[in-house]
Amino acid sequence: MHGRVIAVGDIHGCPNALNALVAAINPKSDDMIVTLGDYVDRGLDSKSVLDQLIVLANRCHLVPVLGNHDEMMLHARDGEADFQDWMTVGGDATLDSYGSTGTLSHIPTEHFRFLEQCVSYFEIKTHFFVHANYKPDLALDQMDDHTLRWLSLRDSVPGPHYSGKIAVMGHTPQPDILDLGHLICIDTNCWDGGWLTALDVVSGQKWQVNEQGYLRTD
Ligand SMILES: [Mn+2]
Repeated sequence: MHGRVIAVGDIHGCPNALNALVAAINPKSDDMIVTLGDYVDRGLDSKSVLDQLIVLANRCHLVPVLGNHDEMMLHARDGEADFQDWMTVGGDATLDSYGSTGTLSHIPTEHFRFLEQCVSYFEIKTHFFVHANYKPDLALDQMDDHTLRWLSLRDSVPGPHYSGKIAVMGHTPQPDILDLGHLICIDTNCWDGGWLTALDVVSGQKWQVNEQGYLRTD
């Protein structure tokens, strides 16, 4: 049996926010934390974020979902075109955090290994978790990667999933938690002056911290 089930929104290279959020949650070994992806890019220290997540995985049951930015970092190893694609969406800031502008060679294997074991989706009895979006009439294992990792809520707001489960997602920045009942988006734009949000999906308890480490709860 698990303790709490807590979803965490897009971290995007914000180590102070992640550190303060984990301190506020104070996860126990039987708690499950589902991070919704986009650990890297945009913010100032993606390296530190991945370091913290690897430590967190040893402290509680961490289920990391793969975001489109994390996927692009993995693909950057495949060739120059993929590398340049990643640079244009914020990979340059990520490389800077490793002190290695222009090359992947300073990124530890352990960090790539962490991203490689991220999942495309995760589900519990009452909820499912994806990075970006879903198709209401399809089983999770039938959904394409574009929908799961890229499709913005600005382009498509899905209706309730046929399973009756509540969808929990990130990817599309919101001024505050977007709760449509059948769909909850908790990307609250931490890297750009907003908040990093955590939500206990069973109790509804939420925590929000900004990159300055300021915590607000309800
Ligand atoms: Mn994203």
